[in-house]
Amino acid sequence: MRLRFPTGEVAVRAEGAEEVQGGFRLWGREVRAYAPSRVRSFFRHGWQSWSPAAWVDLAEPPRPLLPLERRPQADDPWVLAQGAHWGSGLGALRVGEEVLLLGALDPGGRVLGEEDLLLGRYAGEGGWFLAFGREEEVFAAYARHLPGRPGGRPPRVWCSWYSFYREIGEELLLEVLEGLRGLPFEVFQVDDGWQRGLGDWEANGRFPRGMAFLAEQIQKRGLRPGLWLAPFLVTAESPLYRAHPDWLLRDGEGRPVPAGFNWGVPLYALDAGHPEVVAWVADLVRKAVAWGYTYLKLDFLYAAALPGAEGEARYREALGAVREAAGGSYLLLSGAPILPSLGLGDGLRVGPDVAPYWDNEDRTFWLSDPTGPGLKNALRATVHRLWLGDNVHPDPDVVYFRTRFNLLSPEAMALQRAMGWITGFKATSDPPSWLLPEEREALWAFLEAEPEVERLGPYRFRVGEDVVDYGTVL
Ligand code: 9PG
Repeated sequence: MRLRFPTGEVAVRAEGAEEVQGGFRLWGREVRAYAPSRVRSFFRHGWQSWSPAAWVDLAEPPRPLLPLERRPQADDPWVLAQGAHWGSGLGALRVGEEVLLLGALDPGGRVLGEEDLLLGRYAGEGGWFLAFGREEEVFAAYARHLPGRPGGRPPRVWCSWYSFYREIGEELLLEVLEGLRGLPFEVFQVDDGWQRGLGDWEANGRFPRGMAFLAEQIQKRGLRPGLWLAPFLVTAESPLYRAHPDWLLRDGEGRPVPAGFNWGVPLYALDAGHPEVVAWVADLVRKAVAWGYTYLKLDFLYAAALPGAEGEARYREALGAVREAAGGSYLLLSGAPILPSLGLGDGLRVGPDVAPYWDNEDRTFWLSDPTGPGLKNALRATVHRLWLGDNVHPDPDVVYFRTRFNLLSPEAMALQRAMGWITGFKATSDPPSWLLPEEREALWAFLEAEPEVERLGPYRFRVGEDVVDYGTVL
C-alpha cells in the first residue's frame, strides 16, 4: 500500500494501517517501509542505556564489538551478532531534508535499515508507528505515542561513583556529606561498593553501623538518601546462585544465560519471569526504602530482559512490580532497555558512563565498542535520545567540576555542563574537598541556575547566553 504524508508518499508492506496523530499506525509482526530512493544515513538506536544511539552510514557494515563476553552488557546480543544495521525499538532513514521513522509501540521490536528499506520485526507481537517529515517532528510525534510522563524536575544529585568507585565506606561518605554543606543538593546517592555482594544486598564491613544509620545521617543534613542496586544480577559466587538454582535465567538447554563480564567475573541474570524472583526483588526494594533510601538507582537492568528483545515484555512486567514496591520513591533506571522502561522509572540513563577523559580510543576503535566509559560516548548517545525528554527524565550522567584527577579540556567540561542544563538532570561525584574555590563556585552556580534552553538544530543549543554545539561528538 502507499501512505500519503504531507511530504510525499511512502510505500509500505503491513497487515494494516491507520492514520494517527503525526503519522500512521501499522499492524504486522513484520512490516516494511520504503524511502523514495536509496539513502546512506540510518538512525541506529541501541538497546539499553549504555548502547550507542547515532546516525550511521549504511554503506559501512557494522564492525564486530569485542570482546564477545561483553556483548550482553553492551547491546541486544542478537543485534550485535547480525553484521547488519539493526536497531532496537526504532529506526529512521534520512531522505534528503526529511526523515522516515519506523518505531515500535510495544516491547520487543527491532528495526533494520538497508538501502531504501526500514524493516520492523517483533520478537512477539505489537504495533508500529510510521512518520515522514522533519527530523525533530517525526521523533517528537513518535515520543507522543510512547508511555511515560514524568512529574516535576529531576533532583540535584551527589553520587559516589565517579570519584571513589567501589572504595567507599561510612566514614568517608560522612566526611563528604559534611563538605556538601552550603551546596544546593537534594539527593546523596551511595553507589556500588556498600553491599556484601551481588545478590547479597546487606551492608559490608565498611559500613559498620549499617545502611539505615547512614540514611539517617543523610536525612539529618536535609538530603534525600539514594542507593545503588543491581537487583537482577548475580555471579557464580552469590549465595543466591546456590540457594535458588531455579531462579537463574537459563537458555533452552538449561545453561545460565551469560549476562556480561564485570568486576572481573562472569555475570548471570535472575529470571524476571519467575514469580519468586519478582517477589524477592520487590522485597529488596521495600527493604532499601525501609532503610530510608527513597531515591533508587536500579542498575544493570538489561539482565532482566536477556537474551534481548525477546525478554522485553517479561522485563516490563517485572519492573511494574518493582515500581509498585517502590511506592513514591524516585527510580533512576540504568543499563536499562530504553523503550520498555518508559512509564516505569522517573529517570533513565540514556548513555554510557562518563569518565574524566574524552575517549578511550583503544576500546572505541580497536574493540569497536562505543559503550565504554568516556565523555564522548556518553554525550553522543545522550544527544540522540533527547527526544525522550517528555517521557522520562533523561540522565546524561554526572558532570565534573574538579581539575584534580581529570583529563577533560575546559571545552569538553562546558559541553558536559550544558547537557546537565539541557536535560535538567544535574549530578556530580566531585567530593568538595577535591575542588578549588572557583570550582566549588562553578558547581554551586550549575546547581542553582536554570538557564533557558532553545534548540537551534539537531546538535546546536542556546543555553542561557551561550551557544553549544555537540557536532564534535558525532
Ligand atoms: C557501578 C556503576 C555505576 C555506573 C553505572 C554502572 O561493563 N559495563 O558495560 C559497564 C557499564 C556501566 C557500568 C559498569 C559496567 O557502570 O552506569 O553509574 O553505578 O555501574 O558499578
